[in-house]
Amino acid sequence: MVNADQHVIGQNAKSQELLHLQQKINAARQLLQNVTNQLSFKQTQAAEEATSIPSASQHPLTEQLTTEQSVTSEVPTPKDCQELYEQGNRLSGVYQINPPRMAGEHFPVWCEFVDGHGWTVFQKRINGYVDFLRNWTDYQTGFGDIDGEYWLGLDKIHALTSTNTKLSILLKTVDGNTESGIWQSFYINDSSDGYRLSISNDGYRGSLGAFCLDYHNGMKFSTPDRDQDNNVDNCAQEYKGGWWYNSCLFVILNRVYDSNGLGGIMWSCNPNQFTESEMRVTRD
Ligand SMILES: [Ca+2]
Repeated sequence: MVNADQHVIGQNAKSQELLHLQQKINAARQLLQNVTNQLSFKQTQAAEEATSIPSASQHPLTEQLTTEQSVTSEVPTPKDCQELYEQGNRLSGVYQINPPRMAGEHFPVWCEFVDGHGWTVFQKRINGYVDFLRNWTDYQTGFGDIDGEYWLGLDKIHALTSTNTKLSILLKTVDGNTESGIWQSFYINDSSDGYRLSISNDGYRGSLGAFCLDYHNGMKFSTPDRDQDNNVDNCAQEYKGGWWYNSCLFVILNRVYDSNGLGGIMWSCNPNQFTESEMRVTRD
């Protein structure tokens, strides 16, 4: 039997399907790794508890049920990389998460476990091999490679942030040095408010120069096909990338790279030229 649909699937669709399958395999592999890590952590915990809690008074069936309930309660996907950190994960890489506001939608992210926190990476650029000149829908849903260059998507970034979310930005200079900054309060509103950026300089520390990003505070997100900036022209078309433009910018990390591998990342308050960027969030 030949499925009629197979006749109408073109080469592009097949490529997309293969890419989709590969992403699913990668996600499944990571999910398995996460579960293995969590089980290992829980087994160690259980072994420690077993030595301190007498079990002779418990009926064997009760013990078994308790164990099964305990395992079942571990099945829910962690809400973010900080929860993975709290579960004992220390190996940075791709993990599945499920923020409460995503209504059961699991998705992969890159987790960095450093400085006593689990950081959820939502933007990463290395050399511009992923096209960041995208439309509104792409910036909403996300694009790129989780283990390479990617934009997680505005809906997911919104789901990961609240008023006590910390933001870390790391930029690598052409000389290979890293300039960075940490903000104590970073929040992206929902789609009905244009994914408006809220960021506070209270408690900021770092070498980037916070007032540059402050210029973008309170701005909605804009893409070439959705102008929500404060300029009479279309900033996203002019600067070639989605961003929280004002009129227009001091900072952009999503711009198209030029032929010299520069220009994709701009931070006007810092004298350096940058080639790589990473934006990530965590919480207490
Ligand atoms: Ca405009």
